[in-house]
Amino acid sequence: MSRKLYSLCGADRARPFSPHVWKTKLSLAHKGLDFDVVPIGFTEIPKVEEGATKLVPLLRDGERLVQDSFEIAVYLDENYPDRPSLFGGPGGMAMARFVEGWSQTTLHPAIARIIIRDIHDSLDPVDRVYFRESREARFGTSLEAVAETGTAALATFSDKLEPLRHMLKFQPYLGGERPLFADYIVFGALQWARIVSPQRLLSPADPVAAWFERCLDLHGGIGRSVTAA
Ligand SMILES: N[C@@H](CCC(=O)N[C@@H](CS)C(=O)NCC(=O)O)C(=O)O
Repeated sequence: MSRKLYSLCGADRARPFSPHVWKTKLSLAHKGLDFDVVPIGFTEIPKVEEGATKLVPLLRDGERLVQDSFEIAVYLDENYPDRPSLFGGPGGMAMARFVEGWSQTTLHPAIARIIIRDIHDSLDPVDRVYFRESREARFGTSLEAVAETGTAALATFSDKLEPLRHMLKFQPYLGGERPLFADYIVFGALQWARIVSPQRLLSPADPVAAWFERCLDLHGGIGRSVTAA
């Protein structure tokens, strides 16, 4: 297979958890493109493809190397125009940037606090050391202190999903009648928590939970290929 997706995982190589890599998995599946997954730990990322990246996803497509989940989606739409579009046109691409911004500034920080301890515990020993050091530097406090804020973050998490709940009154996906990359952006964030943590972020009666279940079923159920923690 000439198409390879480098994917972040912990000690269990069969449980890739990166939200950004999940966006790319769904993107490739949406385009109907086959790919091999190369599972790697945090400390292996800078070693692959001659040091091409410090972050995943990283996609090798034949001679091309592409990084960053959004850039990969753009690349796939530009290079496989005969396959279903990930953006549905320039307006969709522009609005997907807003969804990316909302997800990364509103959902990710809350989810990170809720599941930081679970992420740490899922890693290989060498990656645990790296994860603790890098995240303590990022948050400016101990991992334990960040984890303590997780309870409050979980209690208010549902409120942060109100924009999505509003949208679901009118349409089944962010993309409208069918999912687009914007759906995969938000899906990736919730899939990260689903795979890494036994804590439940969505109540079963929430319309967002129904949308998430629909996303798990997409493209042959690729999202369900990894079970919930
Ligand atoms: N904007 C990037 C973000 C990629 C990113 O933050 N990836 C994380 C994994 S979820 C990573 O590779 N982290 C490596 C590290 O922290 O050392 C994207 O959308 O692809």
